[in-house]
Amino acid sequence: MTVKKYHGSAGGWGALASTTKHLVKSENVIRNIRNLLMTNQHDGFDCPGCAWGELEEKRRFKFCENGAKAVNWEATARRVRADFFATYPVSWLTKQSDYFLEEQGRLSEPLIYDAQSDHYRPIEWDQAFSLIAAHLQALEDPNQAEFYTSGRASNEAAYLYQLFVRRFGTNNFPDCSNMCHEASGVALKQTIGVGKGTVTLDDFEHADAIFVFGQNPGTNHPRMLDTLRSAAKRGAKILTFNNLKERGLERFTNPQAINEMLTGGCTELTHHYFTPKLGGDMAAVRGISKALVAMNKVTPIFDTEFIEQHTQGFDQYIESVEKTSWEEIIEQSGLCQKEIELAANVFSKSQRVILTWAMGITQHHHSVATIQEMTNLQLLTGQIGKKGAGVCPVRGHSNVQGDRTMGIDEKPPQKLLDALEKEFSFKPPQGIGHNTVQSIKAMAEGDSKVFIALGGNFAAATPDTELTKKALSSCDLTVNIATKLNRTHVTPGKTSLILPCLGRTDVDMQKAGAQKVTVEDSFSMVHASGGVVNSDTANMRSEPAIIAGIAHAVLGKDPIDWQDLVTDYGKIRHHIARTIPGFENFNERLKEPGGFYLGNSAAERQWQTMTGKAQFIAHPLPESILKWQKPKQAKDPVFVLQTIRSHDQYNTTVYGFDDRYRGVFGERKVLFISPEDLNLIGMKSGELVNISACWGENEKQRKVTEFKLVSYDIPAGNLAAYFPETNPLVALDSYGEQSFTPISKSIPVILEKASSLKI
Ligand SMILES: Nc1nc2c(c(=O)[nH]1)N[C@H]1C(S)=C(S)[C@@H](COP(=O)(O)OP(=O)(O)OC[C@H]3O[C@@H](n4cnc5c(=O)[nH]c(N)nc54)[C@H](O)[C@@H]3O)O[C@H]1N2
Ligand SMILES: Nc1nc2c(c(=O)[nH]1)N[C@H]1C(S)=C(S)[C@@H](COP(=O)(O)OP(=O)(O)OC[C@H]3O[C@@H](n4cnc5c(=O)[nH]c(N)nc54)[C@H](O)[C@@H]3O)O[C@H]1N2
Ligand SMILES: [Mo]
Repeated sequence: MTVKKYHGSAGGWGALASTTKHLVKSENVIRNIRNLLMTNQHDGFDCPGCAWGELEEKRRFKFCENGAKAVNWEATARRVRADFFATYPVSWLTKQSDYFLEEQGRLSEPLIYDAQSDHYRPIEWDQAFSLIAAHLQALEDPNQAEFYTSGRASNEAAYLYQLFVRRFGTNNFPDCSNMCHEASGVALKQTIGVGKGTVTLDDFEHADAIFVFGQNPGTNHPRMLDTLRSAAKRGAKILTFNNLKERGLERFTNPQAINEMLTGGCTELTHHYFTPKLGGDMAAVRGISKALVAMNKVTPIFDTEFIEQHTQGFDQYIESVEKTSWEEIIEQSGLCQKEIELAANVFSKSQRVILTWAMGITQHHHSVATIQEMTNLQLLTGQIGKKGAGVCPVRGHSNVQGDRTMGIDEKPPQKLLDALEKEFSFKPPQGIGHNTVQSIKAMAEGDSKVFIALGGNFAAATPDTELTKKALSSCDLTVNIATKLNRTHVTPGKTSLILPCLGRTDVDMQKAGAQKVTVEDSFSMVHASGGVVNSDTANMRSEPAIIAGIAHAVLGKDPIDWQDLVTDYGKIRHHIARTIPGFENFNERLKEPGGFYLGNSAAERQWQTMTGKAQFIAHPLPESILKWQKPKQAKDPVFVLQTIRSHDQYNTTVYGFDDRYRGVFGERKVLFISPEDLNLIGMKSGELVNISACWGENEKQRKVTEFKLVSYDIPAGNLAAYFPETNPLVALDSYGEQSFTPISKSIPVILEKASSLKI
């Protein structure tokens, strides 16, 4: 491992060098150069990376460094074949790293796990489908099966999947969104009546101020830097709230801006950078409101017309703001009053403000309350439903928002169930199904016996890794529809199948010809995606074809002709158009370059809430975070740990071992700690520690070992490390209020020297 402070800006030559490195690693250089040129183009495919949007403009390059990694990773020429599985038993594979497993290449034929020999071996597609059918049909109750979805599935795949699962009889839809932006959906639905962001990309061109909370776009949404760069260049103020000083938010050199590249220039992105304590954002936003309330007494700044006409709960909210003391705000946020007043000043002077956020806000105990506090702030000056203003949860997986729109939802809206009933003449299950946390519990307790995953890496992405692995292993059948080998596949149930599928970049040939699929980005724009790679995929199938194969085998003679639906995905879209609002004339509108906008009722100031108004919702500041922020004793100090992504990973997919902007190279088992805390524990950078979670009084069994300390600019008392290595520390029962999202951004931990000498 080397640690070397990174002095440059984000992007620039480093991004180009890294793109080239991953291009070479894909062993498919020439073809992948062509692939990259097709990324995010109208006649190409949607980038399998993040869910940031694209302006409809003619540009040759519409990808970023990390999008290029995602494309190269998927469109590799490497294949993992039967001989590999004949050589290595699962008990050996399970000891290998996440990097090793995926590095083997694309899964290339269906496989079945043979528990006796402990090896995977090839199986015919039809046999695999029959086996799934036998297991599902043998269940006493359809609710004994769990159907997981990861957010890369296309709209067509997701729609077909939810239709099959409901036709089978359950709403058990754990999905990656449960671990991701669930809190945003829950919070916004209650306050503004729609669980999505209200802005479009165009709004960023009109905002006077952009407040960025708890996200690291330099790594996770690099194309957002381009948007922020344009905003900064035309004079918009960008304010960042982040526990860490992330280089991507400080300054950026656009690799596509020739003059910046040649002159070594860059754009300063953030005007004011605030580093709150982990979980301290709700208090910070409350502080901004408090400062605004004070200003409003001197010169009215609130939009009283908007408040009167469009909102409810203003008085109660102001009362709760007045009641919250500055002491509380300062203690919880870790910011001083002057800093918060400065932010309030920018807010009050800006006609149009956008608030954006991601996992630094959504993966806490009080995430729903925090997001509602952010919406309260926006309502004070009428920032919803106005050009250049609004709320913007920046979504993760490239189609995670679309999957929810298509009905991957364990709490389905009645309207969706009614529409399905009318369209397909069956009664969908009406109850609430399992989310991710509940599905793990159900499997661990033996209540659920079959686990099927449409993508993702359940074993590694979810909390309480040891418990989750036991839960999966105790299933009678686990099925993974996947592109690459991962931790979940080497954690098989008593019987297990791996079904290799086509990815975004692959040509998807069906009876009616090459098929396109569709996706929805963070801005509710729906557009088409068609693969361009056409080699060595003979024994892979598309996700819709696999789902149709399973449905056909499970449901037998069924009024829905599953096999016919996948001869031409236009037939699936025909049903989507008739059952999902906003998709009227879907097949026609798909031809529009850049796609079409689904619309957003809150952006139109139509409030689909219980009261028909936008709601101020007043929560007390959370006590939960204070529990871990008590003054530290020298003995057994409790720290708060956040788990983050490095620059070289996509969730559980590890592309490499460098985190360039944070200056860490060649190692992932690192623990970022402040110099002050290093002093407190009497250790030095480079030394090894074990990390134990301490959710309860005597609860120290959740432990990960031998992490290298890295001295870092991070608030004292807070720590950071990468996931999934730290997921064993997250207790299954520690999840967000109302959201059920595992708390992976504020884990209480204690440290000990790896030699097991207690600190
Ligand atoms: N290349 C790449 N792209 C990705 C992904 C990937 O893994 N790799 N993952 C995709 C997915 S699924 C998602 S959800 C997104 C994730 O995108 P991000 O949310 O950017 O991902 P994280 O790495 O979890 O980063 C969390 C950020 O919030 C900050 N933070 C943590 N806790 C707090 C807090 O309490 N307060 C404040 N103010 N800040 C805090 C951290 O310092 C960090 O900068 O990215 C998507 N895009
Ligand atoms: N501690 C901690 N835990 C976290 C988070 C965190 O910040 N901290 N973040 C959470 C978040 S935001 C999310 S979204 C989840 C992510 O959870 P998941 O979505 O379950 O995980 P991924 O790592 O994105 O899944 C990677 C796997 O997906 C498969 N795959 C890739 N492309 C395709 C495709 O096109 N089709 C199919 N069928 N399979 C494909 C490959 O086999 C690959 O191994 O993790 C969550 N877990
Ligand atoms: Mo995510």
